[in-house]
Amino acid sequence: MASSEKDAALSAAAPTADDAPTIFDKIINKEIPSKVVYEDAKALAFRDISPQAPTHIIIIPKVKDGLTRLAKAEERHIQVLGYLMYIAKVIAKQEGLEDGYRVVINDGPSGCQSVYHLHVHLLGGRQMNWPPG
Ligand code: DGP
Repeated sequence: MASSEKDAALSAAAPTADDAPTIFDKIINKEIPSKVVYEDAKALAFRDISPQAPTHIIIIPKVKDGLTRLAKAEERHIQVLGYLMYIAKVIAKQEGLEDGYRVVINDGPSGCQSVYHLHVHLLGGRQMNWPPG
């Protein structure tokens, strides 16, 4: 095979930017430790390494499927997005956040997103402020 053909084949097989692994893949694969609070076949939730509230949990889909950020959502993602919201409620109850809590998705640079594997922040255990800043 000519080297240009080989390069083209390799580049076709290479993961796209949307498939690029993040630190969250290592957490899913248990390659790095995390404090898991919920896990099922579709979602994983663990305590944020840099908590912004007494309870700060990150909820992620186990299969990213191109969902690096909310802005990449397509119709096929509707079910998983709804599922993450439902799991946020389940975990809030599990964590005893009866008085309420905040659910946040940061999107992109202006949204202060740092890890490009869509995730929901569940924050609680203190009075939240508005506007959030
Ligand atoms: P965001 O800025 O919305 O992309 O949030 C990413 C969050 O992920 C941030 O609050 C810190 C958290 N985080 C990043 N790396 C790790 C890690 O290795 N372990 C845990 N537990 N949390 C992490």
